[in-house]
Amino acid sequence: MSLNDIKRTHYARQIDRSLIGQQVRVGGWIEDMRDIGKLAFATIRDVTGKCQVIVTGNNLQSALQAPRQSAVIVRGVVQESKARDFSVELKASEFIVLTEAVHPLPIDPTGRVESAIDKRLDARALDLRNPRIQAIFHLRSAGLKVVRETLGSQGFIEVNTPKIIGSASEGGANLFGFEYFAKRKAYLAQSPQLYKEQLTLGLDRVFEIGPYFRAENSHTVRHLSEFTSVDIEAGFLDYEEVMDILEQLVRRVALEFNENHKAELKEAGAKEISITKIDRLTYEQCIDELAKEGEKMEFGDDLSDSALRRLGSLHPGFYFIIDWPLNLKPFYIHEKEENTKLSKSFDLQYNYLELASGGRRLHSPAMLRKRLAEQGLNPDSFEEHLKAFDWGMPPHSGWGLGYDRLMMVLTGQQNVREVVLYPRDTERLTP
Ligand code: AMO
Repeated sequence: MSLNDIKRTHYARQIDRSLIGQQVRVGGWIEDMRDIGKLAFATIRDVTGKCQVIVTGNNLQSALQAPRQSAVIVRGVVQESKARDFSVELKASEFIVLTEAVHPLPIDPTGRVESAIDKRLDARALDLRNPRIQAIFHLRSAGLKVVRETLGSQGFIEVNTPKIIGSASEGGANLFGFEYFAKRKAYLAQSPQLYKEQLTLGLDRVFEIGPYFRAENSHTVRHLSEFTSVDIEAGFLDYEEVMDILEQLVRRVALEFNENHKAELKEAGAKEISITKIDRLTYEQCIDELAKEGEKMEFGDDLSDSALRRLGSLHPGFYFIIDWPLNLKPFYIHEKEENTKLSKSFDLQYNYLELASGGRRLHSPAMLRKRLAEQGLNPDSFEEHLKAFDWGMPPHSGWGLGYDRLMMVLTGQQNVREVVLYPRDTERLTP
């Protein structure tokens, strides 16, 4: 086989009436083959769609023997078609099977035979031949482009912080630890929290799209042990302003999907979500509303899953919960000046689901040391971080947005695993 044998001239979607009479080469896989005696109708699919190919003569036998899903390259002339689904077709002069698919295949990537999610994830590469699954990942990629454009246009620069770290970024819980060159203990970063805060010192506004690692012993449709987050941190901004940025970002991603990715939304089975103004409810408002619903809570209690579900039904769609009790927030969150039991913090919710959290940070090293001790953390193990606060740390705010959860919402999926190529959870470490 020469190199030219694997070159395509067109994608399936490009084969249209304007090409009638022209010779083209299409590369893809066999989706269907209908043998009607002297000829066969093959449906060849590639990443853009499918086309019909008429196979006759010398090519017929090898085409008929090739198992479905085998990779092929087909050369032929484009002609008018009488088929119901195609206005043109390819009359093959060459039908080369490049790699045979070995049957039985673990799943049917055409989606005609449904498989349970675990079976599909075990065969993820093949699952991605299903147009519904492909659509999700096209949307995911389009969303990241909007994230980069939106944050870039507001003066944020994209950074990459280490994922192998020497001490916890978010406190001790849920930390994956391992031995580092048989010398010392290292951990996988739970978030870029400490680095992104330090970076405001020199770079002012930063964002990172990267993995979080959490030894999260949760078996739910929304928890993974490795997931992607969009994080920002900005000097000289307070928490309301970074909330505005988050609100604008989420709105823009949804708008991009609605305006320029209608076909993928439809293929993924998602409804268009339009985001207008996102309400900002205080934690205290939330517990009052919950009390009226019979969900009794004391100030300082965390919102349980059932409380969040109830709130979600009272406020369907996106909403912020702001001004959480300080005791519920991590050590780096700033208190409210006018009421120090409250904090300058927020979570972005979609119904019951938490999508993001953030807030204003402490920038005084003395306050940080005090808060670490109050939360039972050892300030000494944060010395590397704390020293940066003696170098003229600006006041700063930021947030972390669970990108997988946002995609789950915007692509209409019920399980976060659907929007992650190779999910990691308590049970799954392969493929
Ligand atoms: P937090 O711990 O709330 O905040 O995480 C930020 C967001 O990440 C998502 N998330 C998860 N997604 C999938 N699986 C999980 N196990 C999981 N855990 C969390 C959620 C959540 O809102 N440093 C702060 C952010 C900040 O203040 O800037 C942080 O880590 O959508």
